[in-house]
Amino acid sequence: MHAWPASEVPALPGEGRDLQIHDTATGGLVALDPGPVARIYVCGITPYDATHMGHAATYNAFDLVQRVWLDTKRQVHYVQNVTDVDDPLLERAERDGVDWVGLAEQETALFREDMTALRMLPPRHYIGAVEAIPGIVPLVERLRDAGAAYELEGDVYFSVESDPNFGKVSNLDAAAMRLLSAERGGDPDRPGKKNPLDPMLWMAAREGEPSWDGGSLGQGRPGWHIECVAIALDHLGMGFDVQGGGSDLAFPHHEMGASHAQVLTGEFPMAKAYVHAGMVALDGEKMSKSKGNLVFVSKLRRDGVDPAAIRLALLAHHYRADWEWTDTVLADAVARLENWRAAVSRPDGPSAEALVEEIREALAHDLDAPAALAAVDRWAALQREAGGTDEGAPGVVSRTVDALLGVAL
Ligand code: 5CA
Ligand code: ZN
Repeated sequence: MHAWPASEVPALPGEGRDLQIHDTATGGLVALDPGPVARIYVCGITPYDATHMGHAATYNAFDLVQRVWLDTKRQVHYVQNVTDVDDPLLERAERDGVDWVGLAEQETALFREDMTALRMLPPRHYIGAVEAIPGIVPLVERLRDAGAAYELEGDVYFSVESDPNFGKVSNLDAAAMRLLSAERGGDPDRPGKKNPLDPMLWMAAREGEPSWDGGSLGQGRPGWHIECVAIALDHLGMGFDVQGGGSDLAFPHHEMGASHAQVLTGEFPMAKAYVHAGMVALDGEKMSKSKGNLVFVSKLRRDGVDPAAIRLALLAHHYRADWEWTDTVLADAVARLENWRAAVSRPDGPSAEALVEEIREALAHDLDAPAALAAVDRWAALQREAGGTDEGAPGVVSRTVDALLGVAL
């Protein structure tokens, strides 16, 4: 699949800082030390509805990771998937009486536009589940041949007990795992499974549903977790730097993915850091396509909201916090954007040197975007109240905010 166009990332004076980031698996900050090419996999959308602020907040977090790496003069190898066949997509298409392929294409196209408007850097490889099927089938066959998978009425399940490290990504107890499995796409109550938590690797063809040739697995379609493992291993290999998603992906999705990869390669962990963004809520409940309590990026854009203001609204919250979308959040961001734009519109101003370092330091320490915004606010207040004689400082601020925060002033 094609991704979306990249906005330019200006090079900044001085040196970037290495990223320390919270890793769900170890429960603490890890100092990442990527080579000259940092590798990141971010779980993509299931394209059955438009991009909402929750999605945008999560992609914003992983965009910051890349901007910090780029500032250290590294290249970034970024991979993202599109879950373009899965139960929720097929159910929505059925409900609305539309073709599931057309629905997926339309929502993926809108996602690309939203990401472009928000200046999110595009992945180098943007891969759909359907196009990944030829790579998924041999992995499932290998898991089965290794005794880590079994058949149940034609479907193929992964046995979580085959992985000695199972549980080490999300660190949850058995009861919590069972509950989340039922909530998030698993089927813990299906009779005949070896362990209720075992996830599906390959689903045998169902009447009226799309299916593909699975070689020795028979006609069917892939499970969700193996999709991301196949794409990540194919394009990044084991031991990449970050796997990212919202906190609702820690279990089961990232846990199961790590397990599949452990059995396939004998190595743990698949990613050096498992990074999870907090959940954005509306009216007290997690924003979700299934609940329908959504604020869409595209709707705000259609209403004339500047995408830079949307981005500032996201940046005003620490990526790990759960937070609530309100009209005030947006109004504050619009006011801040106006304030910053006025501050950089003069050719001179207070020195920007310390500000560049403050933003670098804030982001390098677990992506503290709110601290970065506060530092720019202070510089803008100084500009407004006292001004300054440093020729070109506003330009430096503008390029820094663009390069590190993805906000074009
Ligand atoms: N296709 C899978 C990942 S392989 C999937 O979870 N798709 S999704 O469309 O449901 O979600 C896309 C990303 O947005 C995921 O990282 C998910 O954790 C994140 N996300 C979904 N809802 C919210 C929310 N309310 N707040 C923050 N992030 C969210
Ligand atoms: Zn995924």
